[in-house]
Amino acid sequence: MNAPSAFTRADIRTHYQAQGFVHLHGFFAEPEVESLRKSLAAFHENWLRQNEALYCKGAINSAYLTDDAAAGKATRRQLFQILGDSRIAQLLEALVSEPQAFLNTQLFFDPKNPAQPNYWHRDIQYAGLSLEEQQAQFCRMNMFHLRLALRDEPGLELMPGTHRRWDTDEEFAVRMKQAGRRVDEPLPGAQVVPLSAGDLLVFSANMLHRGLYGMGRFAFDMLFCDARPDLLRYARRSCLPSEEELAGVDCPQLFTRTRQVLDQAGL
Ligand SMILES: O=C(O)CCC(=O)C(=O)O
Repeated sequence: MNAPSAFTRADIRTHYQAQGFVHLHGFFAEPEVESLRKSLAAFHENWLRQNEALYCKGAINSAYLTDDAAAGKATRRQLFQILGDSRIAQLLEALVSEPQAFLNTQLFFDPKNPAQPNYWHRDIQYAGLSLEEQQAQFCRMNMFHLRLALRDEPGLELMPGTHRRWDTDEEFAVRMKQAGRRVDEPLPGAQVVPLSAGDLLVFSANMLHRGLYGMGRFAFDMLFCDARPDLLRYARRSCLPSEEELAGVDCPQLFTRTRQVLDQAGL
C-alpha cells in the first residue's frame, strides 16, 4: 500500500478481522486527490442544483456517481480508473479471501443544517430483512465502504468488532431509538477516526457506525461486496463501464464479476 501506511498485507487482514476497519494514511497522493476533488466538485454542484429539495430535507450524500447519465464522460472514466486501480484490488484481496465485486459509489458531504444530528446504524438494517435475518446474515457476508477523504474531515465513529458481534442492549436501544434513547447518543467503546485528504478508511458496512459532520467534508465512498446476487441486486448496470471504458482500467475483474453475477441471476 502507499508509503505512509505502515500496514503490510497480513496486518491489514488481521486488523480488519479484529476491528472491522482499517485506516490507511495517505493512500492516494495529493495530485490524484486534487484531480478527483475538482471533478467531483463539478459533479456535486450539478447534483445540488438538481436535488435542492432533497438537500434541504437533510441529504448527506449522493450515489450512483458512475451512472451513464450522472457525470460527464471524462469524470466517469476517471472514477472507473480509481475504482479499478490495482491498489484497490490488492487491498480488497488483502482484506478477505472472497472475491469482491463493484457495488456502488457515494459522495458524502455536510448537511445543510449544521445542527442536524447524525445516526448510529448498520447498513444491513436498510436491506428490508427481518431482524432475525439481519442477525443471522450480517457477519456471513462482506460489504465494504472504502472512504477516500477528498478534504480533511472529522471522519467516522466506529464500534470496533461489531462486524462480528451483534449489538449490546444499549447499542441496540440507541441504534433503533428505543426506550427513550436518541440515535445520536454517545456510546461507550466507540472509536473516532478522523481523516486527512488522501486517507482511505475501509470499514464493514455492517458494523455499527455513524458519520461525523463538519469541516466541509467531501468524501468519495467506493462500495464493494462479495460476488453474490443477494448483495449485488442493488448494483445498477448503468453504473458499470462499457467495454471501451474497461480497457483503461487496471483491474477490470472488479466490474466484470458484477456483470457476471447480474447476468447469471437475471438481474
Ligand atoms: O459519513 C456519513 O455520514 C455516514 C457514512 C455511512 O454511514 C456509511 O457510509 O454507511
